[in-house]
Amino acid sequence: MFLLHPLIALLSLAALSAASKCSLKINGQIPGAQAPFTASLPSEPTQTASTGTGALPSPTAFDYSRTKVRGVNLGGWLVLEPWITPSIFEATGNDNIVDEFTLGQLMNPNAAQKLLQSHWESWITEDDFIAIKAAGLNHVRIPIGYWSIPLPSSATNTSTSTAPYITGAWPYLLRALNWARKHSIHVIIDIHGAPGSQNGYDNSGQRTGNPVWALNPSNVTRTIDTIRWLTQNIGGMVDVIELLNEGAGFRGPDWSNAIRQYFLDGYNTVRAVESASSSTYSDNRTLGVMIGDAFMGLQSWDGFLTFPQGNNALMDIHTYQIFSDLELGRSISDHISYECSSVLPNVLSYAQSNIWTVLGEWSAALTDCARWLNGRGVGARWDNTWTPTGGFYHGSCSGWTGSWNGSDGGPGFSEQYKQQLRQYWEVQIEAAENVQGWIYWTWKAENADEWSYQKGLEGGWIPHDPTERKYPHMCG
Ligand SMILES: *[C@@H]1O[C@H](CO)[C@@H](O)[C@H](O)[C@H]1NC(C)=O
Ligand SMILES: *[C@@H]1O[C@H](CO)[C@@H](O)[C@H](O)[C@H]1NC(C)=O
Ligand SMILES: *[C@@H]1O[C@H](CO)[C@@H](O)[C@H](O)[C@H]1NC(C)=O
Ligand SMILES: CC(=O)N[C@H]1CO[C@H](CO)[C@@H](O)[C@@H]1O
Repeated sequence: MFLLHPLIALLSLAALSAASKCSLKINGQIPGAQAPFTASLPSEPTQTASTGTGALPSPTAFDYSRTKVRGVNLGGWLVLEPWITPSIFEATGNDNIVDEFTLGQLMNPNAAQKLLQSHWESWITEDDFIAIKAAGLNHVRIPIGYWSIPLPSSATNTSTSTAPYITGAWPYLLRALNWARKHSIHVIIDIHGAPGSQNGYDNSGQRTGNPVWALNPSNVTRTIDTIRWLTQNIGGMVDVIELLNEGAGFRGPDWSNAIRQYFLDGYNTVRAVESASSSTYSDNRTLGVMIGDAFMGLQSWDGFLTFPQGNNALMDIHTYQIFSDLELGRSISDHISYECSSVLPNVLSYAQSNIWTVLGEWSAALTDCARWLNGRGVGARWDNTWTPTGGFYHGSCSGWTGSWNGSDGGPGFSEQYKQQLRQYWEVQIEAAENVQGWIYWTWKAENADEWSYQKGLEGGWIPHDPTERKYPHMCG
């Protein structure tokens, strides 16, 4: 069901079909979260979902035209990344397991299921939503892989096989959506892994030099069918559906054209579900539909999905500045100048004549030193232990990653480094709040505190009130 007005939801509850696992009910919780669970679960995620008082707030629209998005990504949760949770990959005992695809492919299925289930159960809990709220944030962006979305065969004419991926994350997403609702956190659900992989990065589920999403129309059709099903089933529980994370538009015109067409078709698919829905919110709100620049530069998207062709469309731009030797060569003051003189004018001029624009991934990290950031078993450009394009030695990685307070036996973060992290964090927020806002990557990481919002709060380089400034007006 989609966009249920609470009263209509009450009246239509009886009409919900058994197949409609996750339709809304009056208190805004999802009653069907137990359906996909089996007795083998370590604990029962539905307990939280079913103990609601019924007094939860009804869904409230987020006004992207006036209110700044301040959020975190729940990275490494429903889509694994080796650098975010190295312990999971180490636990496999197999160096060839480098992503979620190979984890499903090379591990004993029961062991893999157990490993993932305990991760889904523990990596993000209700306490995280409480802490996110307490940190003054209003959004989470939740990456998910297509394999975790239980698309029934009735909803697609393409394959529904998800092999070799391990499935079962869906109920954990539903539980999280209930927590988000309960704690008044807005949600962007983000297709981070598409069938065939949309970029070949490990964070798409599959690290490969040969991603095929855009090359086979059935992969794209399947993704559209997934968007339709998502909109029908959780459209009333999220604020924004992001159609595709980091599509590899740089791979050539076959890719960039497929991505463009997919964004149009995906947008229209969401709107078609809305039109077909018999009930809407009284304020006529529609779902936000988020696209990304697909590494093609914002100027490639001039006039795309602008009103009246599009409405409630958002652009997600990622602004990391550490994935080349050129960028790693910047001092902190160079990074600040770059943010103010390049990133800010770029996003601002785009947003002023186009669609709402959010810096949907960025971080305070100043190096690529986090272990396995570039892939399991891969080194860093920073210390020249990975040299994809030659490169040079910028320095030792010691002191730039790991535990900020030395709890991993390392040196911890110096006062000067923490000050740099704070400055870099603030300047990026300053730029982002000139447009519609920001979503930090990422909330948690096992042993890369420079990337962790949670550790930033603890270590003091991220303030508990995200409007607090130690370095105001860095961009003038
Ligand atoms: C599947 O194919 C049938 C017959 O062509 C069509 O009516 C139906 O709409 C298709 N379903 C989807 C989800 O595309
Ligand atoms: C919602 O749409 C209806 C029909 O177009 C219109 O009459 C009504 O005024 C709208 N409500 C709001 C709050 O904009
Ligand atoms: C570091 O901080 C953690 C909390 O994240 C704390 O448990 C630990 O005791 C601290 N370790 C040191 C060495 O201060
Ligand atoms: C998951 C999925 O359906 N992947 C398909 C994507 O396209 C390739 C061919 O290019 C198929 O082999 C995959 O099965």
